[in-house]
Amino acid sequence: MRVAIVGLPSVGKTSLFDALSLGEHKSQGSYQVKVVKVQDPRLEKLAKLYNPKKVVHSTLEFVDTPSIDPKAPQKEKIRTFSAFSKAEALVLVLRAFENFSVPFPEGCFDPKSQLDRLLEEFIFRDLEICENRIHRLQNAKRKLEAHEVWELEMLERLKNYLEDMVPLNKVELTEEERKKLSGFNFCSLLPFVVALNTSEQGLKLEESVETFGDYPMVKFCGALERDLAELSEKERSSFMEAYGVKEPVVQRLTRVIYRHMGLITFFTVSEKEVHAWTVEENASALEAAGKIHSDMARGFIKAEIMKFKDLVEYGSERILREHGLVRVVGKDHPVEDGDILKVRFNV
Ligand SMILES: Nc1nc2c(ncn2[C@@H]2O[C@H](COP(=O)(O)OP(=O)(O)OP(=O)(O)O)[C@@H](O)[C@H]2O)c(=O)[nH]1
Ligand SMILES: [Mg+2]
Repeated sequence: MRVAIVGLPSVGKTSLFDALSLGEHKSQGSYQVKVVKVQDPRLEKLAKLYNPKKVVHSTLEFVDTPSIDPKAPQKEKIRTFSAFSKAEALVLVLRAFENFSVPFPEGCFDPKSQLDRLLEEFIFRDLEICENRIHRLQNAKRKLEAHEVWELEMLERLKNYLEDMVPLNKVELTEEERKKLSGFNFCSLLPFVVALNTSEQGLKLEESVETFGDYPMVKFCGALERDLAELSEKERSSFMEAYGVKEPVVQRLTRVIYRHMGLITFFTVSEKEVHAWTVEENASALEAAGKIHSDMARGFIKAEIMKFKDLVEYGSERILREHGLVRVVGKDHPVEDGDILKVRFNV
């Protein structure tokens, strides 16, 4: 899954991206992309039990995007927006640090006005997409097909919200409607997480506020995190202690993204491989099987499910079986966070 790091100029997007250094780095066209392993202490515990040849983490892909500059010409803005067209969530970086040598994004000295400015840009862009498509449909010189009639009605509805400056992620839509709209690449439809780039002093404040303008928030200090990422493991912990940082930002950020997007983790285990997988909350056993391999979904017969905490408590699969703690379920059974799955299939 891809997450784009976005924001106004010089707010610390690249600093945040660099701080996610545990990931493997690659360039994709003109964008920097980083694949970050999602740290999960349960995976380490399972690896201890199975002693597998391979341990595979879930991953998130982060993209560092060019800044959204309200002053930039339209063409350049569209190019910037295209940098996050494949993203499934946006991390909005807002600047709250003092640094006199770095100018604030025009007129936006406080994070709230930066958020408003950013939302405005998203909304104008989405409005433009809406209007273009509505215009094309209304001027089609033929009878519209059923899905186009649906589209026209939906776009008119969304346009009303946008004109009232409501981002589309605040509009109630069904899963199916969302899917049908995905091709439009509306940026305000994506889930947002705010990353507030504070000064070192700001970090020490107790984290009582966990949201910012209705969006979940993670606080970090770009300058500090970038240094942190360059240290050895040992140096890192004393450095973090000195600054009162409990965890590197990458871990806090991934956790918040998972929670906000309703993502859960399930595992597969064997002597060969212990593997963490990501699915949406309420995914069925069949959908989970499909994550592992399309053949497993195609030839799905049943799945056996163990609970992570049972396995850790009893210490082995064999003992769980003796206690009747391995459940056999059908394809519609919802998978829960921490489930360990064994799929029986036949193709
Ligand atoms: N003092 C201080 N300076 C910071 C902090 N975070 C970033 N900076 C500085 O602010 C400047 C911009 O940071 P970047 O991370 O490049 O910001 P950006 O959003 O990627 O900038 P553009 O991509 O150019 O829009 C750099 O000179 C950083 O060193 C911070 O937490 N504290
Ligand atoms: Mg940058």
